[in-house]
Amino acid sequence: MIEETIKKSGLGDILDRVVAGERLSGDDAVRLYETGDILALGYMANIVRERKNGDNAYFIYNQHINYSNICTNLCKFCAFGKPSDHEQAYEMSVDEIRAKVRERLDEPIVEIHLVGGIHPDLPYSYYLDVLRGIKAERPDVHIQGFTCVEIAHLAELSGKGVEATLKELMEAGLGSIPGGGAEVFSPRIRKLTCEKKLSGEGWLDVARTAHLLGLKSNATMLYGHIETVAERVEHLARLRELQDETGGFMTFIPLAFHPKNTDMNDLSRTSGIEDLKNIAVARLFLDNFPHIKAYWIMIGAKLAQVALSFGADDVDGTVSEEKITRMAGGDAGQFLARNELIRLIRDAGRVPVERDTLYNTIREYRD
Ligand code: V47
Repeated sequence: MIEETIKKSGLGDILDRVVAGERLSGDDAVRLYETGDILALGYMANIVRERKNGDNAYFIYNQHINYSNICTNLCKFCAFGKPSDHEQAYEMSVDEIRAKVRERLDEPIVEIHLVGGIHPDLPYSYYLDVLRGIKAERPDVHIQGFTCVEIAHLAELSGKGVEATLKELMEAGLGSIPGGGAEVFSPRIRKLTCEKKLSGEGWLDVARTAHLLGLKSNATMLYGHIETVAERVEHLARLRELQDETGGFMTFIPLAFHPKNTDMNDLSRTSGIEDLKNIAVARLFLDNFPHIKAYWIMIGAKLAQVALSFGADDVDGTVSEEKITRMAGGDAGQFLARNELIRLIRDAGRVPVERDTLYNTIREYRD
């Protein structure tokens, strides 16, 4: 029945390829983005989602620490980054960061997500000390920290190149790299929205180097601003290509643009359909990515729950104190308790699986 509907929507040939497990082309991805039949898209994405991850829906008990919002890039889509003389500018000392970790030692946190702006003055030693300091407070925690953009900056600070810098960061406690800073790789979009930021090629080069060192990473795409469908598909194609080469990506996370307090605040927020489409197309096109994350902080817990039937198999985690989305008008809240995540996943008909950063199972909540 649904197969008939999909054929009527003109997507029958794509359904055949999805069922046969064949790779989709860029043109296929454009057609999927352009379809008005969201159920057809969801049905197909769900085939791939269940093939790869069964009924599992992953979450993690994590803590976000944004060590500083001082940033020299000042991207037009970002409400978080501030110049150093701005009244809302802040930076945390190593001791303050250690205190943040200490505050929550009684909670079963397994991951600390550590990101910040491109700070003009903090020395290279600060970043190594932050990693060592977090590990001193919580030796078993996995630090997922510093986007590829920050890593490129740290490599400049150290003067040692990306590979040697990554090795030092790993020795100091870095466990993996989050997916931020990818935005949209298109030079046109970067010129219009984040001219000073590391280029798309630069971002991919840092990810490649990390993967070759055995460091896993995530990837993101910031959608819902001025990018075209073709630019989204090109972005996904570059990620798929690098993943073919290295296999080092764990998760892809589409990030819904939040315009409030940004230089692009004339744009409106993304719609629910747009959010679901980005998850579903990513699931269908990124056939070599193990996981697709519906980041509840950005699309809301309720839509993240629906997304579990549209290609997503992960909702991120407890989070707490996230600043990047909140500064840009995000209203999904900042913390979800483990029980809330479990309920959200169960009510979506999936099995909640608490994971660590590298997707090892900590506990399944079957009943
Ligand atoms: O790189 C900035 C984006 C990213 C806005 O790897 C915005 O698991 C929406 O990458 N509206 C940082 N998005 C967050 C990020 C992330 C979050 C959670 C999990 C993981 C992961 C990665 O946030 C930035 C940028 O692309 N961003 N401003 C905005 N106004």
